[in-house]
Amino acid sequence: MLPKNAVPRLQTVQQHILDRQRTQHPDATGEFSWLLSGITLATKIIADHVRRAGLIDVLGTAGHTNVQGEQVEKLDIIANETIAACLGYRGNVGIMVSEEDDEPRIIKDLDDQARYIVLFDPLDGSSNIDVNVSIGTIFSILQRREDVAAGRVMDHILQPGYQQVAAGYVVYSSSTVMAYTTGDGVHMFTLDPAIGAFRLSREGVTMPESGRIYSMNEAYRRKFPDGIKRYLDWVKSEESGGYTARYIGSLVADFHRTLLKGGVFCYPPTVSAPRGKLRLLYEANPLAFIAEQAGGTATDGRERILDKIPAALHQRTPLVIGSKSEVAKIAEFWQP
Ligand code: AHM
Ligand code: MG
Repeated sequence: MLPKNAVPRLQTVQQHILDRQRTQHPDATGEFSWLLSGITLATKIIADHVRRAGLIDVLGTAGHTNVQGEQVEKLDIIANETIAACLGYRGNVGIMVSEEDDEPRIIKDLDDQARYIVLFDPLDGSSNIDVNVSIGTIFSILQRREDVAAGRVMDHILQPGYQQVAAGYVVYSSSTVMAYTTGDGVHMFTLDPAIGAFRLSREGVTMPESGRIYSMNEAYRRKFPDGIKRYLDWVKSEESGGYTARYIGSLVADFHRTLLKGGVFCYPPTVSAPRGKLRLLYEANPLAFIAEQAGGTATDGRERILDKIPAALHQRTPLVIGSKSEVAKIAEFWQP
């Protein structure tokens, strides 16, 4: 007789999705879990490259800039091509949009078999790659619109964030963690290197209602709107009751901390980036979906991120995201 717990009870991300589909969407075809397994496979390959970064030739710049004028790192390209390769043959992905690609990749003419659109930032926090600081992958999943002809690619892509059917991220850090939502709470998995699978570590994650951490690149203070400057003065005053600052410079990692510990992350518009820096479709939208599903909130200072109607593929947006009362506090000082 084996001792109790000799065979650990484990739930992988695939099992989790299939179980939830069975109980909550008994008519589901399973094709969505097939799609998500493409993403988990890709992120496991990326995690492997990240872990061995100093040993294999993946560090440093690729020697060119992307459509947004940013330096492209070798690992950016590896991550981008890995995700494209892992999703490209899934059969149900019609279009892929990546931070690293100027244009959308049309995998298949949109037909019933290819109804998903996957938008992603393959490796977020590029500036941290070479120095062993946490980086991540962010993804957003939409479905093609029923009311639009198949060939009108941009109309299928430029949907507001509330239309997302799923979103998630992976943070490559002291451990590799994945969080995803399909609109039914936020669930977290840790990559178990011994078996190469993401195992459930937290189900139904909730973001604290408040949290005394603010996360902003204060070096840009003189370029921030006056309201944000006033907030920064308040946050350091005795009146605020005391806050601490944390800024990693990788959105995924800063968001992951905010999700678990509470607080607020803010990237406001600046004089040099009047529309903000972060991208709406594959950075702000998926994280806003996760934040809301965990009980937090996300705005651009003016409106809910998920309500924004996108006008361009690589559109930028200001972002204030985190615990409800901390986001509301910033709004007391800054109303653009
Ligand atoms: P990237 O997607 O090219 O890596 O850029 C986005 C990153 C975010 O991860 C991070 O929050 C932000 O840029 C940091 O910007 P800054 O260095 O201006 O503070
Ligand atoms: Mg990014």
